[in-house]
Amino acid sequence: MTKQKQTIDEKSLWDDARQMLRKAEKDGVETAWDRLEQQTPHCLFCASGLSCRNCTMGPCRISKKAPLGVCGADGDVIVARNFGRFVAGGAAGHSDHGRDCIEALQAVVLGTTQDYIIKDEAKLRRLAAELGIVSEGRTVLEVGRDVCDLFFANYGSQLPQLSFLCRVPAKRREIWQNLGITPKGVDREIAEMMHRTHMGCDNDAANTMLHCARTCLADGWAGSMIATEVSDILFGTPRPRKSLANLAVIKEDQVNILVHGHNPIVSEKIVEAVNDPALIALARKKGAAGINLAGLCCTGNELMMRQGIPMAGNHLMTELAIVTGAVELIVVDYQCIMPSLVTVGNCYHTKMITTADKAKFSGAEHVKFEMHNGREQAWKVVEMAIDRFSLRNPDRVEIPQGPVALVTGFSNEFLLEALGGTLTPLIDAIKAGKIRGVVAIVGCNNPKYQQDYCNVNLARELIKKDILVLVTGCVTTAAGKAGLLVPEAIAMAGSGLQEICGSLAIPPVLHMGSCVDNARILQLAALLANELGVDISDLPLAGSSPEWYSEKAAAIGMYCVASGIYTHLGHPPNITGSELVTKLAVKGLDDLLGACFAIEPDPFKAADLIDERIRQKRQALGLAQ
Ligand code: XCC
Ligand code: SF4
Repeated sequence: MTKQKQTIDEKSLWDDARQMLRKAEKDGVETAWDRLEQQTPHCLFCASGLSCRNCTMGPCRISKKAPLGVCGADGDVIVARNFGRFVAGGAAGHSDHGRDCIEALQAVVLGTTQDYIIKDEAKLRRLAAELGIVSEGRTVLEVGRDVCDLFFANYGSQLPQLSFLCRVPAKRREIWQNLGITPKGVDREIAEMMHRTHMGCDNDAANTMLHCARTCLADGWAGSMIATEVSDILFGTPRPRKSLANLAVIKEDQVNILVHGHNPIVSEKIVEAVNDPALIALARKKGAAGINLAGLCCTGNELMMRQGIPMAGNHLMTELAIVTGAVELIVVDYQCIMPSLVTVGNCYHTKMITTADKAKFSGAEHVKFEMHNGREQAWKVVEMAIDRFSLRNPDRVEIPQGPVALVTGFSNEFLLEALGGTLTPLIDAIKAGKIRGVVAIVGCNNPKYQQDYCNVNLARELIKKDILVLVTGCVTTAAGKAGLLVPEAIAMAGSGLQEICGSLAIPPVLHMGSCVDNARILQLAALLANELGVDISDLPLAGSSPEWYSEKAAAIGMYCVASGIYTHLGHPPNITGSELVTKLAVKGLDDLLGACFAIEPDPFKAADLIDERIRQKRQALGLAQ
């Protein structure tokens, strides 16, 4: 790979990003794109997965000249082990987030916090019934305690299988059983992955890959699903609401606070604090017109879905949001937070506040949020933001103009309600070919690719082909900025999708939440399959992560495939050094699991690949083309 300098226009699709990239250059601020240039060319051994650092007889690098590591491990084994540890990292991220949610619910039901409440009692009781927990004649706190105990048990390995496997179609469970990949416990599968990849354990690449699938299934059907369900119980199940996206949601005349990370436990309290009339009055006293809260990445998605809080930007916008010079505080929980935000903040008056002991950043100020003090800490943080307003240098403020409108909040609960309490109208639309298929586009940005070019173009191409698109994670902001998340966007869709979405007054691209909320999509896929009496892999569905970067995104891709959903990636994970592993990923898994990965950087070609797969699935089901 040769070192090539990207122009500003090549770095991002968006005007707000380009404007801030120019300002960053002028202000002497370094961004991810600059650092990517410094890191290029990347090590080809690492990029292809052929380097191993799992013991001190190495590190080893596999080449024609040296085809085996010191221990004798070959390239296939090393690639599979590296991929295993990679997805285990992602599964751990989602699942530990899920565990924090259970701990929050537990604090509520045990009465050790007054700062959080159960907002959706009906959902808690519904879930209890689904999980076989007696709900009738018991208080919500009693039921909640049992739900917490059961969810915690999903992390160990005391259960014969994960609780939410009750949602999985019988045919899919049988496939897992036959392959020996039925996940038993979240922590168990992740720990076993670390064990298997220790020197001298699992030295059969295909076998390691199967455990990759099991580990990721534990993420999708437990860690992430628990995070989503418990967050709904604590903060409310999302319903459609209007919001706004892009950097224009930052307001020049107000105290600006950005929340960033993934878990809504901190940010939901900040929402309450910024609405406190006393704090608003304090901000006015300090010369601001008010307090403005906006989100970034998935904490932003959580708040947008449930509260309609505007979205300042996705992954690659996080540094650029600070470059506006108008952000007083950026409050973070964990995951996807670039450590560089501290440095960028120091170029202006922006302070980073960390809130979780497991995600401290040197140079940031730590305000530890615990279940019993969430309210107090949130108020403290907002006061800190108000205090910093006077430190802002108006000469260095430049905020892009013109926020884009969007509609968010499409939970499965709402979709069912909108369809009249049953999936039949959706299934009829699919059968009639008005909706030819459903594709989830999820995941990130990656500075190696023009920001959001693939995310947006893939979504546009698919809706043209009458394919309903669901978005989560950082793709949401891309779709929102492209004007795809409003009902008027049906003008860009094919005639069938136009008719169906038009009659329901919903956009052709539906925002279903944060990255852990991909569990909502798994649940929807399972509901559709169960309703039709088929396996998930029989449905005209697909997943895609065009611009992914993270271990978590790889784990999501892997659990989609293992759940029977054909999954497109814009670029491969670091596995190309092994022909065996690569072939397994893009073909072999299809025979084993009924789904595989497809790698295609061009969004237009990717849309065709997905379209063809959907055509085949429709044909096999005997549906109109
Ligand atoms: Fe992170 Fe969830 Fe990716 Fe965005 S989409 S860059 S993982 S914030 Ni999850
Ligand atoms: Fe090398 Fe084997 Fe040790 Fe890996 S585990 S570093 S391949 S000796």
